[in-house]
Amino acid sequence: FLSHPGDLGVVAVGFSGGQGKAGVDAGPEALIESGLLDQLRDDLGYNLHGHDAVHQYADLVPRHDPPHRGMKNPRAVSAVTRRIAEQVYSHAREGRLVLTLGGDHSIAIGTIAGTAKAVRERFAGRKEVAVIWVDAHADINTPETSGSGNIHGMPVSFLTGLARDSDDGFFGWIADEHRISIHKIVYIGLRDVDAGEKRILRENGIKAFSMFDIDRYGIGRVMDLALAHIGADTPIHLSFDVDALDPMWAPSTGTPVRGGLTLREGDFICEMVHQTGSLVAVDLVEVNPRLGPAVDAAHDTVRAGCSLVRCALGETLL
Ligand code: NNH
Ligand code: MN
Ligand code: MN
Ligand code: MN
Repeated sequence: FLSHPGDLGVVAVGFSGGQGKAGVDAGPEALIESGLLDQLRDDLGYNLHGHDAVHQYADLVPRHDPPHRGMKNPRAVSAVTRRIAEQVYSHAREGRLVLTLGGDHSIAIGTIAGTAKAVRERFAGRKEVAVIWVDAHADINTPETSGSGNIHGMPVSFLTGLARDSDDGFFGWIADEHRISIHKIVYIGLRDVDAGEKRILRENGIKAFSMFDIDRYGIGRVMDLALAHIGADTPIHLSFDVDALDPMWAPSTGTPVRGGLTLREGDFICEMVHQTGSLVAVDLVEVNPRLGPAVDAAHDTVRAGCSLVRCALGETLL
């Protein structure tokens, strides 16, 4: 499907409407300013496409966007993710690996919908994309189980069809071709999962490796098990929430949770996924350069994010 290094489609998403804290929309700019895309082009040898713009989607954000089923900013998030799905799809159908820089994690509704559709077309329905979701959180609340109403805590429920809405303006645009199988998602790094989400994970038999599993088995065995669950020759979409890392490495994020992955464990996850040769898309989300306790916080977080992306794209393997 992909020869690498090769063509890389870049979608820089300056969007924060899936949660309440301003500044995560400045994540892509901070990552790009620190030289990430230059490194991908000059050091790793990728041909970049779509890298000139940081998309703001202002035309898709209505002035008045009252809650729907408890979801906050539902029209904006639905419309923006619908547009992102088209952007990611149009890169993926050209055979490009797609890198999306967020933005909050609600944008994965769009990125994964886009790759799911492209993979189905590419393999004439004989293959489905698998998702490796690296996060402190499971992001699998339905509108009804969510305590916050923040859509960045719900993307997996919409992508798997656990949550649905018949109205196109509220994610009704998500069709079967955009959805992923509940058995083709694997979580890594979980440590802050809501009670309703734990029930959803249990009742649906969803594969999840928490921080407990990483401590118990080590990241090497966890990655072997995660990739075995997905199976060989399966296209992989890696959706990496920077809050999976311990706040020691990534303090500038909206919902830091202590007791997370070391930077080296995060890089290792990305390296293992790269090494499969099956990677079709990478998201790096929730970098918020406006947040953080210390002066160096944003710089450290951006630096960690760049390292994760470079590892996923093959920098560190000999
Ligand atoms: N589970 C909480 C919610 O649904 C928090 C989600 N926050 C995240 N997810 N940062 O990655 O609101
Ligand atoms: Mn997340
Ligand atoms: Mn998270
Ligand atoms: Mn390689």
